[in-house]
Amino acid sequence: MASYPVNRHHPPASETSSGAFWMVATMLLGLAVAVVGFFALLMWADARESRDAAAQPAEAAAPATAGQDDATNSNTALPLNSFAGVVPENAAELAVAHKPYDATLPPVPAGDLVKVQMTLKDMVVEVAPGVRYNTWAFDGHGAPGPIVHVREGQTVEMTLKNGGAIPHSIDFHAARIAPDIAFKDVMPGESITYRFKAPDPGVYMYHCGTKPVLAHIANGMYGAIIVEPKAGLPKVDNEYVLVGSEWYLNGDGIKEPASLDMAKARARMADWVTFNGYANQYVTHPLTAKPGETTRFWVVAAGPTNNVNFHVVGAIFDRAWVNSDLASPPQKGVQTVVVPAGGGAVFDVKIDAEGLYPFVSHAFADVDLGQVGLLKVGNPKE
Ligand SMILES: [Cu+2]
Repeated sequence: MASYPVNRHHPPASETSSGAFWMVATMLLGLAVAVVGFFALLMWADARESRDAAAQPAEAAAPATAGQDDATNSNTALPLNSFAGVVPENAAELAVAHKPYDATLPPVPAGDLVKVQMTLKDMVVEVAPGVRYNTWAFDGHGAPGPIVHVREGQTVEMTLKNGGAIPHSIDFHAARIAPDIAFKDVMPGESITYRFKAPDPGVYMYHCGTKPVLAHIANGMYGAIIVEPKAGLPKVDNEYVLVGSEWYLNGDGIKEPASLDMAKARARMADWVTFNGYANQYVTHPLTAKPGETTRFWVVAAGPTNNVNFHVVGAIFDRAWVNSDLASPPQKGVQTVVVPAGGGAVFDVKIDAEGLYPFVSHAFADVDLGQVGLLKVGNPKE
């Protein structure tokens, strides 16, 4: 039987060990090159990924400014257009011709029962000279609604008629009452009557409380109710009611009336900020006092969102009933008081020297948008 030596073709041992060495070395070298190559590849891929990632924001940002299609992209913040300060050319004449909201505190009706009737109506009003706006407001008044003045302990009988196109309601901050019954929605063409006793003296906001309340207040559905303390307050010479509020417009309101821009209302981006519904109306038509007289301001911040930081330039409040807490003694020698949105406060100020004394919300962005008036003391030279 033939044997077939397995190592017949094997080289000599010395030769064999040398060959194996080179073979292993070559293999290791190849492996090393492969490994280095592999890592190089990984690093290259990684670098490329990083570069792409760095480039991404710029690439993503570009389409956002590219066109209207992106208006539907929820990741894109829409531009909100401001119409602040935009008035027609004859604005100065229109401001003079405007009949200002009567800020004078009306007298308290006699008797134990005070009947108040209001009709809500969709109506166009001016909120600044030549700037018209589609309100949901109060027939015969616009916005704010009528000033209601009662005495502590009187009963208010409120009748609200809805002459508008959608449901509305009326919420009196001066009442202690179940809101789900008294402040419920009233359908168009219908009315509601409810009674409440005015137990707590102060100056209070009333407003439509129908959802979304932001829209109903922003559209002009608010006013002030004053509950005079039974024992009275120190006697003063002049009493004025100021309701602060702001307007959010979807157009400039000049060629056609503007309506509410809800996105701007949510963003707190007001176009006009007012006392008694019209920008700067008491600058053109100042409230008045005589030198040495004391003037009382009953102030409500209707909002919907802004506070009124009430201050009279050139004067210091002799008495300030902060938060309209008339049951406690007033603060004295106060310069500026925050009247929170939905709140009120009462201020007495005695001014001796003739002059023009601006009353403002000292949040000056709001002055810039129209929340300023003048108290004209005596007959100062213009
Ligand atoms: Cu309403």
